[in-house]
Amino acid sequence: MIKNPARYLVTSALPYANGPIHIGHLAGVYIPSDIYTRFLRSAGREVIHICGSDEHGVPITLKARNEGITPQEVVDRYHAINKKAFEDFGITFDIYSRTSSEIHYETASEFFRQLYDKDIFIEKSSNQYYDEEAACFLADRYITGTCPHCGNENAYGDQCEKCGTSLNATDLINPRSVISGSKPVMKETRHWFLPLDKYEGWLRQWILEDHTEWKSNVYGQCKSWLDAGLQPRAVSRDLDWGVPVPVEGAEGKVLYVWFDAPIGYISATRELTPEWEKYWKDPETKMVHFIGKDNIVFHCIIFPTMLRAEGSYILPDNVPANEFLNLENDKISTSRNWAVWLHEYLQNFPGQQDVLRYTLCANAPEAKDNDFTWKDFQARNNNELVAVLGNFVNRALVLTDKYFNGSVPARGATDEYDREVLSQISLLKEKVETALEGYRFREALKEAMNLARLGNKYLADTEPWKVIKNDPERVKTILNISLQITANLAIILDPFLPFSMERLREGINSNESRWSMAGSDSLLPEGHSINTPSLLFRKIEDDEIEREVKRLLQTKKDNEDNSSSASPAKENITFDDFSRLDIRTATITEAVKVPKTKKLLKLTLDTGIDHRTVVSGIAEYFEPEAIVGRQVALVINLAPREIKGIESQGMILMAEDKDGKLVFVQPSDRVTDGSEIR
Ligand code: B3M
Ligand code: ZN
Repeated sequence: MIKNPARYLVTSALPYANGPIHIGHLAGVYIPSDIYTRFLRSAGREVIHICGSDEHGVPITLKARNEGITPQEVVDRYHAINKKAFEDFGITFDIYSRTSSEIHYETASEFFRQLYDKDIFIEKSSNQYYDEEAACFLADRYITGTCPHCGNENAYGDQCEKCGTSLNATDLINPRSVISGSKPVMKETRHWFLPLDKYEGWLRQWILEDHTEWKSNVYGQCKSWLDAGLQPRAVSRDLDWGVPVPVEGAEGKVLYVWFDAPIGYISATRELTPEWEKYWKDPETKMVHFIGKDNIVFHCIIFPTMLRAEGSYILPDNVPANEFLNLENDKISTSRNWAVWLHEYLQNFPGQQDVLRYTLCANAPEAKDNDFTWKDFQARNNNELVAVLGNFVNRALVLTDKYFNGSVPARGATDEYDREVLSQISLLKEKVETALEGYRFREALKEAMNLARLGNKYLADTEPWKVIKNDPERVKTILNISLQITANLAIILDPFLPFSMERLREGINSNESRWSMAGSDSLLPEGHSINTPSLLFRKIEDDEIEREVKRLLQTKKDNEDNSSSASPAKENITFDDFSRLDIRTATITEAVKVPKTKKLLKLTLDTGIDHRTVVSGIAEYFEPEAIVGRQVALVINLAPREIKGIESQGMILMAEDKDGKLVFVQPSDRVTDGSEIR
């Protein structure tokens, strides 16, 4: 761990530009990284905060395919949306770059070339799934099939989202190509592999011995990877979207998204400043990666191995990964629309970014997965932001306005309680600072709020509104102290609640936000005039929360309706396969129950060609007399079958829903019997 670094390089995981940002992203990565960088800046440290869009990878090309647009159009759309969402929430990156940029292609190719020229990679051929109809290899999510663990019929080639198991494409039962639906074949292809196994000893030392201070969730995950033994890992793919592999004879191959994405941090720094090397190559720089838990192995094992193999780069000092945030007791999911999207939040709670920032930090999934609920959001706002922070600050300002015309009164003689309160200010500041430096953001926020609690209690104990009648001098001292606490809050809470603290500084007519000034008991001098106070936070009413909960319930309902209704599509057939079926309109002319059976009806049908008998399992749904005269769709060239001693000469088409309800498929108008259905 670097003590007293010359500068900080803070990175936040590059979100995939294939969907909008939700509260899970904010809580896991961007709220903590933003608090951390705001704190460092306010403390006068040299720091840059790097982020951008991750614009490669199969989910992006798949989305483009589904929407009939190009991958570039997909990433252009979400890059713009996400960049704006971060700005709206006050996430202060020094640059929000993108991995489809020219500088990134250049940086990533150069990086690969360096390792290639140093003979780091193993080049080898292996068999991979190939789609003969579409004439291409099927990387990662281009292949689906049945999960061998849970039977989910739509598991991906790299992971089953139902049971969470990570898979190899060859593990899938009944593999299908996402492109053509066809059954893939095995075909030989050449790729470059990063020999992680050769770095295992070094990684063990670097992580397990030298970085015992890393968060236990991060350390634990690294340890279990290392204990399981590392394998060489392919860093190229057969795809046409990505950074081309920069060596001869590699046509049609691109860098694996997880090889190029972390290099995106370097490209973005290059784009930001010509002095990028001092951030990346000077051992006095402290590099910190903020990520979610699913990115741990890439940031702690693979990327450091790449950096180490290259040789001239520094390594991360810490990787404070968070666990996941759930929403109302259910995993956040883009495809199930189970999320609170940032742009939607802003429509429903305009101007209230800090309330969300506060809730997500107070409830951050730092050590284990955590749950976001709208009830908790409301309670945090009403009981903490409004009742503690807003209430204290408002009373201090309003009373000063009322008794002293908005001028900071002199601090006269102090008693022991006053002095105890004043000394708490710097103690609490220290606690916040220590927690922030240890990446314990929940604790930091709690200690910062304790300063507002202290102020509230001080006012409640000293009761200036009563004392004013007999001892206005005493009230001067009380309000002076309350205003010093207020000015301290405006600095200490600024990294957490930047929008509100800026307004608070307007309220106290000060632009002091330097961390070094916090802890002082005389930030506002006697006679300094403050502005007419406005409320920092407003109460959130029950109906606003009910509206959000209702919206989520509706989503649940929609999902249930969709998910259980349709079974997955069967394997593709050719047009020839289809045209071998002979389906005709036919009219039911007679219907009787088959004796001693519950389900069977014996029907006679006029097919326009002949009259024939069909046995059909619909007796539980239809009274025989009710269906005589009905025109239906009949498969007439199905080989005859004997059922309960009766020869059945065809099959009536029925539609069956998820609850087993059966209805006839019939022409929308009456047509001549024997008309072909095709
Ligand atoms: N694009 C984020 C994710 O897993 C992934 C991070 C890249 S950071 C170099 O959603
Ligand atoms: Zn599974």
